[in-house]
Amino acid sequence: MARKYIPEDIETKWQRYWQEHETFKVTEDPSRPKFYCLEMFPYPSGRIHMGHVRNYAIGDVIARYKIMQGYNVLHPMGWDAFGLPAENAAIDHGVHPAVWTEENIAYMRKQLQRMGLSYDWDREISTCDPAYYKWNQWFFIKMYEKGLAYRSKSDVNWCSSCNTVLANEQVIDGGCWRCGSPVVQKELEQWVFRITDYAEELLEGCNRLRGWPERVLIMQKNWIGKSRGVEVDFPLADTAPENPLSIRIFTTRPDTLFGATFVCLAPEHPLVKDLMELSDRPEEIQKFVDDIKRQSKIERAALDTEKLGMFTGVNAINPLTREKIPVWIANFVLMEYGTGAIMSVPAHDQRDFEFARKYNLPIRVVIQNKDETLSEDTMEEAYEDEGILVNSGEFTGLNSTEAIERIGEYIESAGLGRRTINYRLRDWGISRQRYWGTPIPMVYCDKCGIVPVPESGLPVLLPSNITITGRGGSPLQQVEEFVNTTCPSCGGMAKRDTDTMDTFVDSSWYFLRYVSPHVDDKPFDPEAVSYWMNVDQYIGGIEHAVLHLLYARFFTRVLRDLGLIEIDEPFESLLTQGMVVKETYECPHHGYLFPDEVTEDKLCKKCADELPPRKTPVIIGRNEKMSKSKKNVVDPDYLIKTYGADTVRVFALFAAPPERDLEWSDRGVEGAFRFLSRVYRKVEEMASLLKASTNPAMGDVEEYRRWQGSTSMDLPEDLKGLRRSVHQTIKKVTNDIEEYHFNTAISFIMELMNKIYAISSSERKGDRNFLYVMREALETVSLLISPFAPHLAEEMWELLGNSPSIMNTPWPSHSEEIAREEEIVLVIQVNGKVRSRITIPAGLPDEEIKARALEDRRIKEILGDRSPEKIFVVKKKLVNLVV
Ligand code: ANZ
Ligand code: ZN
Repeated sequence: MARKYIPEDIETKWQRYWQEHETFKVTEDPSRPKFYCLEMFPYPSGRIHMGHVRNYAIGDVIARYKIMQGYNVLHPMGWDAFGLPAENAAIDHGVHPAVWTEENIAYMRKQLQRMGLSYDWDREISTCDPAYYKWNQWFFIKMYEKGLAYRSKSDVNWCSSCNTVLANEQVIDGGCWRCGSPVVQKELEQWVFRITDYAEELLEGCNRLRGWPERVLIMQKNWIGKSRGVEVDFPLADTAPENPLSIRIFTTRPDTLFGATFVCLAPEHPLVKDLMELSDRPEEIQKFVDDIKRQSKIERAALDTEKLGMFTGVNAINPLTREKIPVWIANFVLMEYGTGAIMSVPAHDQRDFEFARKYNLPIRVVIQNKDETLSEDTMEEAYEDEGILVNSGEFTGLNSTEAIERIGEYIESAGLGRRTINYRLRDWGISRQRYWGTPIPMVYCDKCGIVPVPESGLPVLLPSNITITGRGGSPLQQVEEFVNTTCPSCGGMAKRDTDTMDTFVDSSWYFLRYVSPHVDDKPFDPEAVSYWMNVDQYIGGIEHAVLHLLYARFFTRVLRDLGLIEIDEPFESLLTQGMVVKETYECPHHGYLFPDEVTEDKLCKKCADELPPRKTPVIIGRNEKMSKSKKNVVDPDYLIKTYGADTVRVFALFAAPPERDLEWSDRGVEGAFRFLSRVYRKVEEMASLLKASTNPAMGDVEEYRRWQGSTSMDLPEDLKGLRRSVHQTIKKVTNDIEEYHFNTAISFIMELMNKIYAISSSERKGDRNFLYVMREALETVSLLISPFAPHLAEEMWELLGNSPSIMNTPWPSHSEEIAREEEIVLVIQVNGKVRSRITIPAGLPDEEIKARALEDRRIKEILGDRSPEKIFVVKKKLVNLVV
């Protein structure tokens, strides 16, 4: 009796085997090439979701494939365990964040283990472990000593729902990256990392990241936002000669200088106070400034925000035209960028144009468009492209590119300003007014000022006796035993910093901790770092394109400059996987519905249950990212229970290439299950035939292996064809895995399986050719499928009489000779007359032969627009078309 495919039995068996045999435990081994495969570690939110499943399945294919290729593969897993949700759970349910986090980790670890992932679990790390965050604190102090961490009072992005500061990178479309609430500005003193010191290097490094998606590199470059321009001084008109004031502006378009008809200052610009003194209506200005400060920076910078401005009453002088032009304050000018002041050229800058039209300020064209002549009176928008200079004194007639160069030189030589470079990148504020994070290891002493905690005082432990309310700033402020301390320098009474670090600090170096997770006298062992780093393949979501990935690149350089490592870039190659999406169901009365709240006819079950019952068709929505609120999530636990981990993995890998979005389909999952069952059934059915122990005709294994190593094709037709397919499949699957085309790799294995099924096995028990070819075919399927469906592969490998683990077996290689298609020449007849000849691969199916005959150029000419009534194929000889 054939055994059924019962994934649960097979999978738990092999998971236990891997664990007991420490199959995936690795140590440094200089005799073998290494491969570091890393997936972005998860936040322990409670359960894994399909996005995780996909991410880790992709990483696991790569890791297992590399292991079989003979690499020493580091494939670790851990937990990005600090963060806000733990704190929210404490507020909502009264559980301590540490308990909540530990429980989630325990549950999710089980889930990951149930997926059969090839992790070296001995290297598991958790960022909320003091043994880990101690090093965050240590790095912080080293950075402080080098001037890379400093204290700064500034306007910060504030999310009043999360009650915390957000870095610029964490503000998305004016909202909090986590909860979406609008972000406001608030003045706060906080710790900041000097990432801007590395702006140029981070930018330049992008050019060497060959293994990164172009899209991510572009996002990073834009984020760093380098622009070349000039700073120009616009002297104020009518100021006392003994106290000359001037406004320094930054522009990337010095070619438009003759068109500057007013100057705008940011409301925060220090000159605004001086100008108020000169002005006859300071109160009005003050009120305007206060109003604008209430607008968020993001809103102010957005192109479509309404332009707001106020005239200061003061004029400046355009240094090139010597004209008097008014000085305004404008909401869209930000203090953080350039010099916080701009020259406004309404004819050639859209924001200035809108501003000028609104406040009736002069517009002057100084760049002419070659195609249509611009005129101030009829322009409906600014002409922002380059062109030929007009009305620009001695520079008239130059094109913009030349003029940018020449005017820049002139400004410098005339002492009116200088050429400079600006970056959009801002320093990284890392203080968070939250509890569940790394305490900032700094002490404030009335006598000594700011004093770092000495190394012997690390880690500064996060106190556990705390009630979290979500209100009133940093929770650590309430813990007196924590706050009150002695000054490391004078021994007097002092207070600790009560903020914690942005959790992105934790994830900026975790990949270095994995290489030696148990060392406790340093953050990592330099020898292990030099063996394992860099990460050869990093895999994660595109949402980290600027945040985490930029911080990690920055941190790596900082650690290099602290003399701790010798690398610049941490991640050699990056793969950003697409989202897992699924259609949504919505009822006009009940909102989003779960799939089981919808009838087969797509009616709302809730409406049907009401009195009186209603028949309401549900609205079937587009495929959207799986989310709880849209009720379109699929629970991996349920799937694994129902179909097994191998099926879930194969589905996640087969349904789409890794970078693309994966559309959920129940049919797809069932298809993956049917495929694996089919594979299993065949091996099950053939196993006793293919082992010497159960079938003497198989002979001894040595002999079989010798045959396997030869290129013998002295076989009957059907077996020759199968053997050829086996070697062709090895070649195709290997190429596809190399290029991460896992979906097509799986479909090639499916095709091979069909060919195996097509071979008749009756009466062939004693036929050695048959037995050898079949065994080679099924062993090959086991090997090729093992990165995708590793449990099934191990089981098949064992059923075929091999000793485990399949992970100790090298990846198969193909023989070109066996894989080569045999070619034959076919005669093509029309009504019995020879008309043409074609060369085709032997063994092409009849349908394909007919199609090729019809495509032949000469046959096409003869047939014209007639189509043959009948086509006969005589195997290996001819095709006859009857017309
Ligand atoms: C005059 C001008 C004329 C400009 C023109 C543009 C086009 P990027 O390329 O992003 O660096 N700008 C400068 N500082 C600013 C600030 N603090 N807030 C708001 N805008 C500011 O942008 C540089 C351009 O942005 C500068 O060049 C300036 O406008 C504006 F036809 O100066 B330009
Ligand atoms: Zn002191």
